[in-house]
Amino acid sequence: MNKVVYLSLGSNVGDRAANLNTAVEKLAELGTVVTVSSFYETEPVETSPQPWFLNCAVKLETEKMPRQLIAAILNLEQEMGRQRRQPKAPRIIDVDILLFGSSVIDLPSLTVPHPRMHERRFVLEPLAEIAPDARHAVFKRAVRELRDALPAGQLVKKLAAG
Ligand code: PH2
Ligand code: MG
Ligand code: MG
Repeated sequence: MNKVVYLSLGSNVGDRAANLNTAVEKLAELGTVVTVSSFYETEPVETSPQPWFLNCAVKLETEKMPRQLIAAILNLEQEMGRQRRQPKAPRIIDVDILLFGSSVIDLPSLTVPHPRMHERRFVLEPLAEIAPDARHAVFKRAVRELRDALPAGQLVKKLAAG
C-alpha cells in the first residue's frame, strides 16, 4: 500500500539548487516523486548566523514504513556528504519528513508530524504551494491555514521556475 509522504528539503552549503535536485533524484529510488515545489530562498531561523538556505517541499508516494524511510533518508544525506558535527550547523542537504499520511509517529528516531513545521515559513510556504489542503494529523488544520496563521517575519522568496 502506497502512503503519501510530504518532505522538506534544505541546503545552505555548496551549489544549493544542484543539491536539492540530487536529493530529489535519490528520493525517486524510494518511491514515486509526485510533486516538487518551487525552490525558495529562505532566511536561516533557529540557527547561529549562517548562509541563507534553498528549501523546497516534495510529495513522495512510497511503500516504505516510517522506520525504513527515515533510515533511507539518513543514508541519502550521508551519501551526499553530509557531516553531522553539531545540530543546526550549515549543511549540504537536510531531508525532513513532515507528514506521513495521517499518521502520528513518536519514535526515538522520528516524530511525525514534524514537531516544528507549524512554526516555520521555510516549510509551510513550499508545502502550501503543492499541498494546501493536506492536513496536520495533530492540529487537524490544513497546511494553508497553518501558513496563514504564521506571524510576520522569516523571509522567504520564491525563485522563478527553472
Ligand atoms: N533548517 C533548520 C533550521 N533552520 N532555516 C531555514 N531557512 N531553512 C532550513 O532548512 C532550516 C532552517 C534545521 O533543520
Ligand atoms: Mg531540519
Ligand atoms: Mg533533518
